Amino acid sequence: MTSKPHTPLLDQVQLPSDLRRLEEADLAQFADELRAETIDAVSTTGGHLGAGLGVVELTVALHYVFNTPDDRLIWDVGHQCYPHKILTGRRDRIRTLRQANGLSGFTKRAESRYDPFGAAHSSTSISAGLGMAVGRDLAGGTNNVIAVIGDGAMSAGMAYEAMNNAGSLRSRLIVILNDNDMSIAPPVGAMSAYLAKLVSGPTYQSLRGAAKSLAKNLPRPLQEKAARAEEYARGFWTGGTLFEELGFYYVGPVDGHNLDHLLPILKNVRDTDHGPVLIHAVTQKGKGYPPAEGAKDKYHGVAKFNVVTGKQSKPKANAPSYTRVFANALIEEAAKDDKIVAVTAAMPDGTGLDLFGQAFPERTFDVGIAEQHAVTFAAGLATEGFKPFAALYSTFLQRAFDQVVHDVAIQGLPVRFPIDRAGLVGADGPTHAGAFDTTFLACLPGFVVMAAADEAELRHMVATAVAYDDGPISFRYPRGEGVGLELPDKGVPLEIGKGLVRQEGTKVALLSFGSRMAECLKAAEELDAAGLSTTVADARFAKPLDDDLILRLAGEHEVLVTVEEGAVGGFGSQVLTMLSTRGALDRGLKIRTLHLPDRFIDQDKPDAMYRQAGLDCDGIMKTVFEAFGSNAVTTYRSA
Ligand SMILES: Cc1ncc(C[n+]2csc(CCOP(=O)(O)OP(=O)(O)O)c2C)c(N)n1
Repeated sequence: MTSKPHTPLLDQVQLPSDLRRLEEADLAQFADELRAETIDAVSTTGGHLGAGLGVVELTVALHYVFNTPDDRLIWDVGHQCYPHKILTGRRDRIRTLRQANGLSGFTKRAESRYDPFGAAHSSTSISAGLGMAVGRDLAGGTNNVIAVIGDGAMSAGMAYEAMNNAGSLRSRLIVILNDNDMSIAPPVGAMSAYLAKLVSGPTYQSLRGAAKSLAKNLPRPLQEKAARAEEYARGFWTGGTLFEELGFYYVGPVDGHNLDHLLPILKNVRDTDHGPVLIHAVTQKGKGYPPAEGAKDKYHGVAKFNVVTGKQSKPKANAPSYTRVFANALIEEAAKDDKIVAVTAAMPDGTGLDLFGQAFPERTFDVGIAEQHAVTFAAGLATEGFKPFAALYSTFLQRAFDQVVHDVAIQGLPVRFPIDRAGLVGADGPTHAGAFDTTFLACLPGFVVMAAADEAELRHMVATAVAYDDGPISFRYPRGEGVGLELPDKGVPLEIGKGLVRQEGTKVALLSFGSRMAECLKAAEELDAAGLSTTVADARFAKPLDDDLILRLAGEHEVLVTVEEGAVGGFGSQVLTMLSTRGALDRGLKIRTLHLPDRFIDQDKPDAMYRQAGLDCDGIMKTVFEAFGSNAVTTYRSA
């Protein structure tokens, strides 16, 4: 028998309603085309690839079986949603992913009716789904709610809070555990081991035994399908799983790439009311693209790449990244001080703690996606005389705010907070912006809050954090490479609460907190050239402030501008409060605070985002000129 030639199906499908018109027998071909389109699109944009490739069949099966968007489909984190975007009316824009005015790299309510819940931070999907399910029940609706959550995301407490609640509410909710045995790095923890046990259990491996137990234990509609499709019955656990103890009806493990397995299960779950159901789907991250399957990180996040070779085109860096400078500095310090320990919440590579872990495996703790726990765990370590560095991205530290206040600050525990990805981060957009940490840390009594102006300062701030043992201390630094300075031979602890004047002037003072320093220095050069003699100072500390320095700057200049890559309420607000308390604003000083605008900035190149925010050289100059009552910057420029 000759197989019939394949006609492309992807072109016939704009929306899931088109997909539902295809024959079931055609879905495997459709999935292959969807996978190829995803690979091709990401090769031109860069972005998250491995996770999306792992859910192609799941995406097809879910949209085929369920009536999206009336049935709500929620993707946890949302980084695996590119195939979903392609088949929900966004294929024509898929090559704008993560670019200015393009599609977001995550699910986003404002973008599509098919994205009922925005995401990017992990482990929120079951909570959101439960809220939707209960909302539906209250309103007398009948639609389905499906949350797809990864095994990595399942390491966060919030997922358990949601399951605990769902198990008692008994509302109809479908959770699909997408178990690819990967987070960004290999998953960690007892839960990961437990899932592996479920997957490698005897019933998963023995098809016939599985079919029998399946027929015995599943509700009738599922039994019938099982009897007919022995092949899909890869084996099921039959009671007693953790999920069942939590009140979920557990189905699985099931091969998440096999549509013949997935479709009957999803249909049955759709057509039967079990209260909350968890389908344990086993998938492979990077599935179907050999370079991704073979890569250590399964192509979790990639730059643009050559589809044939899989080779990524990473721009050549001129300087080491801040992350690397931090990691190397901490390694150097830890070689001298065996009390230094490091904690990451599932981001060993992103935070540089992979390097630290190679040097000091026993002093490195990857706690999984569990920022709240990471902070309190570090607090516990501090009570025992250790020097914990809880290295988190600014955006993920947000999740642990109460732990920072209650477990660290109130007890005055010397937990060190290296805060990576401070400021705007580019393609990941507003969900990942490191905008708020200065605001929410500098308001806490007893906290020391620092920001690195450049990589040399970062080196010294690591040393400062090691030396400072009197309470919590943080230091923030941006994504990407440093300014290319030669690094000092060793880190020297800074005097707490003391800033540094980088250049002296007489009329204008630019007071920078963080890595906008480079733009301040550029602006100062231009202001000097325009006849406005400019002082540039590096505040180094938002708390405690260098009152003496700031009062002097306020007293000796006509215009004082604070500059930071953070939200309102941060460094500038601390300065304003101090100056007003000290009566320094009563003497006619023109003071301006430059910070992120009061809105979320969509993804773009970081430089363009800072331009939009008015935090580049031009923005600083414009502010200074306007403070003098003129908008002469353009005049000056064109002269
Ligand atoms: C609260 C939070 N912490 C950290 C991250 C960074 N992060 C993005 S994806 C990811 C791994 C997710 O693993 P999993 O849920 O298994 O999904 P997979 O990528 O394997 O499909 C991590 C740690 C995040 N998005 N949110």
